[in-house]
Amino acid sequence: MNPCILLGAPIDEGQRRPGCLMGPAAYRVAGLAQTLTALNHAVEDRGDVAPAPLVQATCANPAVHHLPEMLAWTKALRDAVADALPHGLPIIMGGDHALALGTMAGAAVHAHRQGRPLFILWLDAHSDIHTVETTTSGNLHGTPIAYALGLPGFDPFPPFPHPVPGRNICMFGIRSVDPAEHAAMLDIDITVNDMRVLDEQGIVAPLRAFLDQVRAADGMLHVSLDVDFLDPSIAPAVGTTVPGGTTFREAHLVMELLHESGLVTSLDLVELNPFLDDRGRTAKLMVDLVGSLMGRKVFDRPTRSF
Ligand code: 5AB
Ligand code: MN
Ligand code: MN
Ligand code: MN
Repeated sequence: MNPCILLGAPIDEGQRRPGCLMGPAAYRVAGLAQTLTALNHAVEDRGDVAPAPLVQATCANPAVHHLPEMLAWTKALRDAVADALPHGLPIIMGGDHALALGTMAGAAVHAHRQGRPLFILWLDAHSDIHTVETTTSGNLHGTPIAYALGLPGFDPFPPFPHPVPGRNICMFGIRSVDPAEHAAMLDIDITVNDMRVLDEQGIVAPLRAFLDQVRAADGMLHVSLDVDFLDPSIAPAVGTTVPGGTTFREAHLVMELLHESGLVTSLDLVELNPFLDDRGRTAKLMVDLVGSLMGRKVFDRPTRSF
């Protein structure tokens, strides 16, 4: 079976609340590798990725901070993910969500080499579709989707390798969108399953619709799981809490359906801030969700044939 390749990405610079850099250590302590091994997966922990050497960089938006650091991480993670993908399923242990600038770029490089389209499943309270120009907080963890789309406004980042069309991107859990993000999404053919959609339709039908689209296109699927996708009552270890998130069962159901689909080719675990956790419960929940994604079931019934 395809091994799981663990990559630590101790990034804190995409936002202003220190602590996410402890994420990879927390996932290791919470037993991510052991959970995967118990599910009969081979596991290779490649340790923490080191950022590329810093180069000077500036941009027109004075709010933006840690630009040289983010460029260095983006480059290193792009290469680490592109190098890992031919050998297994990379699981990137963050680190704040700015790491997805690099991980999605790496997935795009690999998908292009394979001649397959890349799809993105974005599980998040936020749409993260600011550009370096539009962000008012200056926190680059709010920008990866715009980068993957190849939108303008990313100087001095290298151009996104092979931009992902909006129709290949599907968001779930959305409940906090800034005005500039809202305007951007109206212009793009992107699927925004906000919490209102989940309240009305449930999570299964819209997720199956997206997975059917990935399968029909023989796509690769990068999943980016932000801790704040979950309701803060069950996942307190996050800097950007937004009430009204997904429940324990909704989140596990997403993971179970993803497992059943067999389509996931890379995974980000982002925004865990262990300093804000309550006796490791968020780290453990995230590890359990990965367990569901990788095949853990309560009762092993025959799966739906697609
Ligand atoms: B996260 C906000 N839109 O730009 C901004 O947690 C929040 O990776 C971004 O989804 C949240 O600062 C980024 C207000
Ligand atoms: Mn996010
Ligand atoms: Mn978020
Ligand atoms: Mn956040």
